[in-house]
Amino acid sequence: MEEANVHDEGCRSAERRLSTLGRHLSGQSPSSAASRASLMASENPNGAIAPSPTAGFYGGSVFAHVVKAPEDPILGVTVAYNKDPSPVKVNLGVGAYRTEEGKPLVLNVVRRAEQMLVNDPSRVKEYLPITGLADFNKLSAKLIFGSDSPAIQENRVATVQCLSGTGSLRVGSEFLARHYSERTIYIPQPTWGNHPKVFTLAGLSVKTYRYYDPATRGLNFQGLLEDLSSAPSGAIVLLHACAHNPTGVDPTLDQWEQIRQLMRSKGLLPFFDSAYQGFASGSLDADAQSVRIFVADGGECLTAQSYAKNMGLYGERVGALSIVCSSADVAVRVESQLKLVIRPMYSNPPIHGASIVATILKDRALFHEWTIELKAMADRIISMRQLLFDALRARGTPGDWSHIIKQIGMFTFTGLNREQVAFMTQEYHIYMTSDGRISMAGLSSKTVPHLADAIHAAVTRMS
Ligand code: PLA
Repeated sequence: MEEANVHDEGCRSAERRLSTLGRHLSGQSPSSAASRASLMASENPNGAIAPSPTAGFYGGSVFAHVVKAPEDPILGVTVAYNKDPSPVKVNLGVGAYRTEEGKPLVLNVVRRAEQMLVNDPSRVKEYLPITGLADFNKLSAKLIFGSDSPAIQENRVATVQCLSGTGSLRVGSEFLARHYSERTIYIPQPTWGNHPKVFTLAGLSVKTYRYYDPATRGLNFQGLLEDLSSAPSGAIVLLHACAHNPTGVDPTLDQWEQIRQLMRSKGLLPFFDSAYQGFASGSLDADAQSVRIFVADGGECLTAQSYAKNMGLYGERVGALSIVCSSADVAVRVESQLKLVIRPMYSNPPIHGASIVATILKDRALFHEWTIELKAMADRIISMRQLLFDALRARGTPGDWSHIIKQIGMFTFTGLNREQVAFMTQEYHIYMTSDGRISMAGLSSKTVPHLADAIHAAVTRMS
């Protein structure tokens, strides 16, 4: 009986996902049947077009109907970059930190923690529990909410280790689709390109709120407040904890406080995406302030954390989902349901990356070393902003480029249009996303002049 219910719920939820996805896709009104089919093929794992069951029999493929999907708008930039033989090429697409020499960086503190793990014979490779490494979960919650957080002291936080930030967002939204009364999530306009896909496929319906004002290249605070005021009460709201991607524009603390008051008065549920803690300002605590002012009022929220950028653990896929609940009792039940989301998805998370993070977070000296390395990365990114700004000024490039030094975090949202970006890629081998976003973390003092030349040419020849 119980199994049948679970099965029915599974079918209903699968149907819901498909119909939500259909609505989402039809809103994008692709220009032709082929591009629609390719969208479906890229975004709908169930496939959009019925295959012929006998095709394989006659020498054809049972997959002959499968349409070639387009590359991902962000990760596809790296694919194109890798194919370019030019010695001057620069990849400013994906947000991945590079050294002054243009090389990927493994933090010293991570190497040290890995050595400790390798040398410890008591470390084994058994499965972790469904919820992940217990120490990692506790320490991750402390890192984002603060070690003196009443929510942690009162055991009101359910934390599960997930597959980096993306996996944490996905598990959190699957949980909400099953157990929360309101299925609409409001995301900022614009936002990280993967957000709408993650939430739609989890079964939520996605709407946007105004966030960025292209005229000022700053926050459209009035528009944000208006849109959240007219959201239905109880709706979920996705908030970038800091270093908003792609705009590099964050609310001030005073604005966060106003957002908090509005959201709490309307019963809107905050879902924080914290992918850059420590990367915006160089301080782990300062970058967690937005989350902490919401948790301090005793209300509930969700937080997806990633260690990809701040610990440089990109490919280790380490992250955590925390759900702050109103009581310890609710948190226990929420955690039990998170396990039911995770078990059929990937069973349990990988052990190595989480062990590195736990080793660093629980050792005072290692933690301190990490904060210094993290600050050095954040400072290098900030210095690249100044260098690029100065280089454009020196060239007399038309326009006001002060947003390059005002924006925060890994990215600059340049304001360059699609054609200018295509020109820079073609003529200068500069790779970046077509919305004009550049990863400042991928620049070095050696590549800034080349980028400034490219921007100058794009602006003067392509406007
Ligand atoms: N949330 C935001 C706002 C992000 O920018 C990213 C990564 C993630 C979550 C997910 O990161 P994770 O799963 O690796 O922890 N955004 C990158 C990479 C850096 C990407 O698109 O996957 C970007 O270039 O935008």
